[in-house]
Amino acid sequence: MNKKKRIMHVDMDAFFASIEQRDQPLLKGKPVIVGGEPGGRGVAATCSYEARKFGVKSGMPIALAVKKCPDGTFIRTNGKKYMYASMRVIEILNRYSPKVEPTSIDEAYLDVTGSVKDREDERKIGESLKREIRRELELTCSVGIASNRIFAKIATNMKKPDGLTIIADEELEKKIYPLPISELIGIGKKSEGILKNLGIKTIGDIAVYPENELERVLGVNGPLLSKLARGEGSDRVLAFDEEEEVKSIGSEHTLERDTCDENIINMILLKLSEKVGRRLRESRFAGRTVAVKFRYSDFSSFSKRCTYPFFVWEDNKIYSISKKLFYSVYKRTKKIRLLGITVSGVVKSYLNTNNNKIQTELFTNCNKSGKLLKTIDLLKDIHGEMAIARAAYLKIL
Ligand code: TTP
Ligand code: MG
Repeated sequence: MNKKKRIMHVDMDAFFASIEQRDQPLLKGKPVIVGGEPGGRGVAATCSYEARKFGVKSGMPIALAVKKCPDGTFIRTNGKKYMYASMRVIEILNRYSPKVEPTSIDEAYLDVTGSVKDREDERKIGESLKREIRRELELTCSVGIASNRIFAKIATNMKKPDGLTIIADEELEKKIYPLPISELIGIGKKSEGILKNLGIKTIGDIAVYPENELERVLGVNGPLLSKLARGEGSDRVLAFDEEEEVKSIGSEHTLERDTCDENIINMILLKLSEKVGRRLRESRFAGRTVAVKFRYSDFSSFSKRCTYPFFVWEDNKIYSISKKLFYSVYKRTKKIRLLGITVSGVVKSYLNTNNNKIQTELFTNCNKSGKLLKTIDLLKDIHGEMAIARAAYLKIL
């Protein structure tokens, strides 16, 4: 029989706000709201725990946040800075397990089964990891450890900020089963209502409810929920390279006529960059490795890739990197028949998926070109991929 796993979940505390407090020490201990300016129409991405006392929350319109917390400090999001901090966190987590799976910008799962033999070890590993994050990044995080991802995440949320909660399987009935079903990831308001009508209120109620009955009222979600409540099927953590295999996004183009015209080549690289950039943003991914491949008329193929210390998702960035990579290998005047760009080392670094609006905000607030990108993506969403194109394409395509 397989050994029971031990899964650790790590979630940074008030992530964007804590980074701002760290970088502006006068803000420590004060209400800080990140995500927009007073008077603006944006929403709060997050806020410090001091601001939460006033009732400010993630996703709240800034105007309302100002009402609730007029003396708070409001700071615009600085995506690049948070992304960098996120990478530094992942670097530290990598010291603790070969299997680390980041699931959002400030959250990751680690399979620590191989490093711990008892609860005492788990406490030690949790404390050590927290200490290193605090010492090296001056940030705090909360940690949960349990035999699967769902319960580990629930454990993290039990004590925040700066918590460490370990749940042994023997304690599930006492600590997990009495919790309300809303704690279970993936449960919507509608299902919650249906379950309440059946008298199901807690995770334990679901865990013992007949699976086929749940299927009858909730469809395919019923058995899924049942498994979640029992913590089944959620103990696999994908290591970075396992992820990469699945999560690389690329596009290639075979030219109608082989060419060595650099204007045309650049234009195709640009078009491919836009395509890849858009697909990355659609799936809320960003990657650190960019690869360009190409094929000459004689069918000989070449590729060049580079991994960067930052994540890319913007068309222009992908384009400038791809161009650099391409021309570092391309033998000028030789004709090309195919070009391709792939972004890999991709992580779902943009927050949880339950609020698209706020997620795209992170993309768009990073720099000026972000606003334009957002508009272009939106136009394409509504009117199709050909709705808007760079004037330069008209000459060629
Ligand atoms: P969370 O981990 O959900 O929130 P948090 O780290 O700010 O606070 P907590 O201590 O409760 O974990 O999200 C991580 C970051 O993602 C957060 O700092 C800002 C960003 N974010 C958004 O931009 N929009 C959102 O709706 C949410 C929930 C988070
Ligand atoms: Mg967090």
